[in-house]
Amino acid sequence: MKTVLTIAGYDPSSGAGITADLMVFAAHGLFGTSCITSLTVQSTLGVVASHPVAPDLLRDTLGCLFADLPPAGIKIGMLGTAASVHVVADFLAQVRSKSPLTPVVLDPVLCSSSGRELLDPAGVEALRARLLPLVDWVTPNLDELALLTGLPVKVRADLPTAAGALQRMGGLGLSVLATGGHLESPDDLLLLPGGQLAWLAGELIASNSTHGTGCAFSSALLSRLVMGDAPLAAAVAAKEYAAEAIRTAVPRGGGRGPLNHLHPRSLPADGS
Ligand code: PXL
Repeated sequence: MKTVLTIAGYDPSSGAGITADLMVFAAHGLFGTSCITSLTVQSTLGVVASHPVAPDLLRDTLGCLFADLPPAGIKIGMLGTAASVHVVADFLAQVRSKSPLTPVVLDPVLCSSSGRELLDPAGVEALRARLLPLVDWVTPNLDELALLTGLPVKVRADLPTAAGALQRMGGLGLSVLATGGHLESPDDLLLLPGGQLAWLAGELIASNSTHGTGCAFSSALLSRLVMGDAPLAAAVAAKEYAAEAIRTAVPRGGGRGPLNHLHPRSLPADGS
């Protein structure tokens, strides 16, 4: 069983963040380790507050894990502050020097769906300048793609140009997977190194159980890459995993509830 690492925020309602990522890894048969960047206060009704973890604690946790449990892949989610972005960038530079082929997926979490800022403005700048060049994949949604590139991303036809601009910020080896869940036809756009484009067909699923879909998708993508899938196959499998997790979720809470992260491992209702 391979070891993977998530660096992300803590959502006590288990819809998004670290605890959700660990369930996604388990669902893929991987052993998940984690480093918390920020403690959020939230439920299915939205994010109420967020408290960043001290940069020294972040640095020590990453160093301690890397020395003993070097990961076969890394997923990065909510970072919260510019200080955390710099610590994670320093860590990735160290990982890259020791194991250049370890896949790294960055979910550029900027805002919660309830509208709360999850990365400060200096952090957004640091993410562009320092993190994008160090990761293999970035998985923005439409709002994140617009904010990171400064380009309009409203309709399907906007995606190729904006994805190209984001790829150039990281370098031509960066794969961009722009998730189109809020488009009228919810397809994702994959831009591979070398400029090859592919649209991944999505389906509209009427559900309130969508809290943390981006976290689940990016963790599933990292899982599939670690399991040896080729880029397009990994992206398609991750999209199918997330869709099924939404489709089979049991409603929980009064707001946007969690996905059924463990669906591939679910037991029959009678527990047999
Ligand atoms: O879905 C974005 C997200 C990621 N990570 C954490 C979050 C949220 C949204 O609320 O709380 C920890």
